[in-house]
Amino acid sequence: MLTEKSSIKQLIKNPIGSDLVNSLLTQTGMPEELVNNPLCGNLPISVIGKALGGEMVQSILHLVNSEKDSPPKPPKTITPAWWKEAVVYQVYPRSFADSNGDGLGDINGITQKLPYLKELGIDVLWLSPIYDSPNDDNGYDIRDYRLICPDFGTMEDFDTLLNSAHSMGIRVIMDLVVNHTSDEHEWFKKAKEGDEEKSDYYIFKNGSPNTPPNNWLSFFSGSAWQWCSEKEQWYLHIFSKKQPDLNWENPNMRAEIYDMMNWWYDKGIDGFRMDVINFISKSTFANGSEALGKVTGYRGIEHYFYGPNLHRHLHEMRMETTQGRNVFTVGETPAIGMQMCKLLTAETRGELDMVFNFEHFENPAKNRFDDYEYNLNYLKKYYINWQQNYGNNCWQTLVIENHDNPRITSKVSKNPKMREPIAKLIATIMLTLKGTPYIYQGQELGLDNVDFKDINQMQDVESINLYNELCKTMPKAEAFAKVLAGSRDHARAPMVWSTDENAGFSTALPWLRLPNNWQTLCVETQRVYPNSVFNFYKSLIALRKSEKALVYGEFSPVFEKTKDIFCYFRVLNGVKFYIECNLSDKILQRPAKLYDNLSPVLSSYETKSNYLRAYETNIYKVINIY
Ligand code: TEU
Repeated sequence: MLTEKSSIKQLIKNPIGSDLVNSLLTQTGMPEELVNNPLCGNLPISVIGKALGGEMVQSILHLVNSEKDSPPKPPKTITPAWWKEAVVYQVYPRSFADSNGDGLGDINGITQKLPYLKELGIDVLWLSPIYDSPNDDNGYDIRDYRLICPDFGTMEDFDTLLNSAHSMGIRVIMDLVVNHTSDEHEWFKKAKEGDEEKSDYYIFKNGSPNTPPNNWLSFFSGSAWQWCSEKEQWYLHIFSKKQPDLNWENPNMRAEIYDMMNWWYDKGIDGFRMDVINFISKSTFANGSEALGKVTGYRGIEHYFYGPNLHRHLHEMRMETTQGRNVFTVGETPAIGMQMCKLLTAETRGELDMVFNFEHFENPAKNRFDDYEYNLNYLKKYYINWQQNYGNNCWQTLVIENHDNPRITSKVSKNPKMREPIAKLIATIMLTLKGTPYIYQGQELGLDNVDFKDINQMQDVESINLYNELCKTMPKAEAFAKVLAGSRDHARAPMVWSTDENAGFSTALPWLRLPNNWQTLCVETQRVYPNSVFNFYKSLIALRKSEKALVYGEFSPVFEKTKDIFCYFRVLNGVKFYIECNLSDKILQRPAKLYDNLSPVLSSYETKSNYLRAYETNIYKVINIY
């Protein structure tokens, strides 16, 4: 057991302790040398209290001391699996394709586009939620887990999509949102009517209507507690007021979730992406650390991002639903570090198959709403660490875009001329590293952020709530600029298919503004341009599918210390690839002469050069590797 008197060195030696220290360094931007040098290493943990408050030290000690396990020792070899060799494509149904002319994407629209996914080389389709929902958070607020949202179609439409996808060799995974439901879910309605059994499916607390039970903040601005006048109690909602958190300590509630999961598995789906699944176990309802709240923006998160029963619930869920089926699960796990990810995904743990870790989505000390240019040297550092240390018994997700984040091309550079080379560079990194690549719709086109003019053009509850919150303390223009930098709506703009009206997404006015330059960036235009981002993704995916070295091969970085350069080998059974990347907009000397034994396979530039041009990337096969 660690105590305040234990040293920082002892804290870092502990797997959970090393994750927490790494997270604090990343969130604050403090240099890791600070904790690695012997002077600091010998200081007592209590010094952290000086910077982040005493309650933070207590939370760290509680988290560290409550985790009895260490990550299992990795084997020498990797166990092959179909989902390790797959390329996954995430569809945000509202924005993918509209088949009935109402301006909203729908299930039949997705079915019509299955040939496009096949052409791209996709193996698995991940559907963001399509369940019945009032759409306060665009489907992440589920009203009925066994009904299809009428906006998207019917259950028959879903069955057609699933059967059509399977007939084309494409598997389908669903988005499982069980940290919370909609406040219009039958369970919550019954709870509000006084049903004691269903009340315990949620987290209600007594108190006076003027004082929430603690200082936790919602991810969507304001308090994480809402007063329920019917019950004269507070209920917890880490997200919107219309997304009450479920009480995972209730075995009957858990059983109903497992029953629902098996119902979907029995329909033939191939797995689940599990929404904020690491939030389901709440440890205490004590106040959150003010200092940590300032750093993370989510005061109170230390009490629920890695709760004491998380592993128990996930193991029980796996045994009750997933075990023995030819499926896979991927957990969305914000704020979790590498050691915690190992404890969640190591194959002998029987919990999850993969997780989304988001440490690389922003540069240190930055958050999504900071308007800055992302430095790709940080991505290089992140991947070298994870590729070398995650272990053969864990399998990484290779993800850089999703429906919650602005487009990576806009995050890296504000220069529109750099959009295409950046898109191809990102494609190469995501499709030549060890792990399962997850491509978000439009990423394969190199889409960039949308030129929203004002808040009324946005739809996202997070953006709108944040704008209203910021307007309390700053001019409207400043508030809008901050929201524009990180709005989730950038990625939710409709997919662009053709130069027809509304980019071929719909025959009606789309629910959200179209991406910029959609005539140039649409599928139809890019398909006929051999060196388009779309055709580059197609070639990369085909290359990855034909070369197991790019899936399972050993990862060996070279020139690690050379700034703006990211080069690495992938080697398996005598097959060796060399990948070189320029992480900057400058023209750089190539770090290694092109020897005769390097045979070019794929380049992001159409012409040859003795230098590496802006964001240039090249893949070579090494001819005689001995
Ligand atoms: O997002 C959870 C989450 O914390 C982050 O991915 C992200 O920071 C989020 O946008 C909140 O800022 C998941 C879903 O991906 C997101 O779309 C939902 O809004 C959220 O959970 C609640 O279900």
